[in-house]
Amino acid sequence: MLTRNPPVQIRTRREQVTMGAALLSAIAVVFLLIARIDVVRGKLYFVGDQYGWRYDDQDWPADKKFFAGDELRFFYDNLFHNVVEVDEAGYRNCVASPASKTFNSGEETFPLEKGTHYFICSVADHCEKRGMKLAIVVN
Ligand SMILES: [Cu+2]
Repeated sequence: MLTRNPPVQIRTRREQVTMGAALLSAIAVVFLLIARIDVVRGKLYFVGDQYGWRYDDQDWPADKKFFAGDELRFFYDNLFHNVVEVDEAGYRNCVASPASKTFNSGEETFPLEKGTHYFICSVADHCEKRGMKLAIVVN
């Protein structure tokens, strides 16, 4: 006659600890995935809404709250305008430093990271006289 082990499985303390750690890892992975999805699913904003990047857009961000992972898309007529990402002084004084990058494809998308981001149009007096400047605070 064969002898059998008891049918009830009794887990050792060590096995319990290992299972606990595995469970915690699994939970951590799920949270990381959720965080990642959050970033990928940031909101896409069209600067100036249906009017695009144009004169007097400086107040456009006023009623919006931006978060890291959101994106900013500029649509504009590139015969008349451009987009330059500048620093705070560049924004205040409407000056694009030589280090600033100028975009003029007519459509640019900027992924937003936490911090404040500044954009101007450096064509003629559009920034200083026409309000083509944006300060975007990203949370
Ligand atoms: Cu312009």
